[in-house]
Amino acid sequence: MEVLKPVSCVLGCVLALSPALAAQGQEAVLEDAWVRALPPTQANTAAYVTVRNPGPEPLVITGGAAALAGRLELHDTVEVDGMLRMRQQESVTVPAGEAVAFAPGGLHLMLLDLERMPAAGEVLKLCLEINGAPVCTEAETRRGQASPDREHQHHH
Ligand SMILES: [Cu+2]
Repeated sequence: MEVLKPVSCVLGCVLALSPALAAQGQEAVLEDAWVRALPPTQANTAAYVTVRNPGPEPLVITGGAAALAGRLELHDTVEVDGMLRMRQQESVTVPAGEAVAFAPGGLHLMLLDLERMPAAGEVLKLCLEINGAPVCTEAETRRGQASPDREHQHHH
């Protein structure tokens, strides 16, 4: 996990990056990102975020990266014969003016091959590859609600 840059750097850093991002993922807004805390014996967990697209063009999410995770996959949850199964998605599209929620029980970001399970309260950097450019946010680790967590038990 990178150390947060001092506030004085923020504007300058954004300006320095803007040429590369101008035509790419800058319209994407990542909101309410969080990572589910699971027992430390687990090697994988899930992260959730809402991706809002205020721009006039569709946004296509093709992958991403998260601190501590060896890799990140886009997953959906589908019910097959009464069983919840996860299915990897090549990409997820956010139509112009709309938002897509990665949320428990449906679309989620799978964090695989964790170096270690993050602790509740730990904040991880989370980036999504959107229209070919990384868009990053910070995701707080939380213990999941008592709601169905079965999506993880059927993984791999
Ligand atoms: Cu999954």
